[in-house]
Amino acid sequence: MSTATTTPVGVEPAADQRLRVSVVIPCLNEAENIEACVAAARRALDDAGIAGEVVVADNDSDDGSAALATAAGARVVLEPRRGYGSAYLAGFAAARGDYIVMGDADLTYDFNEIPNFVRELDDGADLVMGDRMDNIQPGAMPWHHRYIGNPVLSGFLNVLYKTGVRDAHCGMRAVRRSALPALDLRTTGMEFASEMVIRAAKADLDIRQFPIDYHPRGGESKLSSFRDGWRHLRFLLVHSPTHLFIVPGAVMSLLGALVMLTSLTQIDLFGRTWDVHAMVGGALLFVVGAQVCGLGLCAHAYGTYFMGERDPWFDRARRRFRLEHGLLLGGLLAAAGAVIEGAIIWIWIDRGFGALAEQRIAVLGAALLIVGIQTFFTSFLLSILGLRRDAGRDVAAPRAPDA
Ligand SMILES: Nc1nc2c(ncn2[C@@H]2O[C@H](COP(=O)(O)OP(=O)(O)OP(=O)(O)O)[C@@H](O)[C@H]2O)c(=O)[nH]1
Ligand SMILES: [Mg+2]
Repeated sequence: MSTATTTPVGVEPAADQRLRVSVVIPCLNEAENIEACVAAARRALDDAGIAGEVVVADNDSDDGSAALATAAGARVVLEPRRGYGSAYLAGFAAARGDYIVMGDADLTYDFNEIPNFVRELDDGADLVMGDRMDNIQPGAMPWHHRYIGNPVLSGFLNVLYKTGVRDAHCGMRAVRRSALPALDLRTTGMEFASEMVIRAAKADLDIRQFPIDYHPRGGESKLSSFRDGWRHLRFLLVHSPTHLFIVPGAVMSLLGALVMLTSLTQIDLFGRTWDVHAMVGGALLFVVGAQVCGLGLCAHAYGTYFMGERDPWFDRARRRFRLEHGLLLGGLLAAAGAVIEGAIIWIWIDRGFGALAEQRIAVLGAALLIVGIQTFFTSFLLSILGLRRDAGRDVAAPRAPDA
């Protein structure tokens, strides 16, 4: 007979009882599976002698899942806001264990793995991820998730955030409860799975992973491939202004500058010289690229000042550059453009307002003017975004009231 600290079915552990593990299970209409999942989690805790609880986070399932979960021995938390992330946030808030083990309510994961997750946390890990990719049972995952969705999204996540996690969307994972404030999780949908991994990597937490099995699901899937895939992708992009704005913006403006240079110098490239049309195309790329870079800097500033994000690249840049640097750069570029345009007008006047054929130089002047003016005003916008930081400092250390 097990000597484990067990919680009788349907009875909550006493409020002051120290719990090592909370198994948190999100549930939306899983009447077919929820009892078996709760029982399996409960059994795994008891068999391993782990003092723990099973918490089911339910979004008002209309198939009786909540009652079935309670009857099977879980503590049910009701969360009116729909979504996988919302359910987990409510489950985390209710969890009392030092460790939280997460798993779906669809029998895809083997709850007997719980002690293995606990072992890694005992060993010092903060976040432990299951890795399903080499152990997907036949029929457990549609081919487009297995060979496209999961590898592409996990790969992209690692290009952007370098987390080293192979299966970033695995639903079975474990986290040290004391690490949750550092994760500061907010998303409400399936993208919660990505958010957790990314935030853990950004916070430099100890992330580990080990292979687990993935079984065919009981009941109906709640995952919508395109909607949820897009929500993951959107999350990845909007949390990395460097990859969303700065890299494409820099590539566009550099390419634009090269095309303009080719056209201006009239050098032979690919067996022909490039004239005014190439110049217009190059200027367009140059201007749009600079604009996208400006938006990226503003997005970085917003993330840093309003969302508490840390980005070493942006932090270094803002230590080095001040508003006046931006104004000077913008002013110089605009002045160069104005001088070029002024010279063309001068030539025109000099020719007695006759024919002019300075299109390429005129396009260069216009591009420099546009980028210069944009740089000038973007610098002010960046400075305005930074005002809040100074205001925060003032609020934190208020001045003594005037006598
Ligand atoms: N509370 C709550 N739970 C949800 C919601 N959406 C999904 N879930 C639960 O979250 C878990 C994961 O959802 P699944 O439908 O299994 O999605 P998946 O595991 O990515 O996809 P499958 O491979 O089809 O299982 C399951 O336990 C669902 O019941 C929701 O809006 N609210
Ligand atoms: Mg599932």
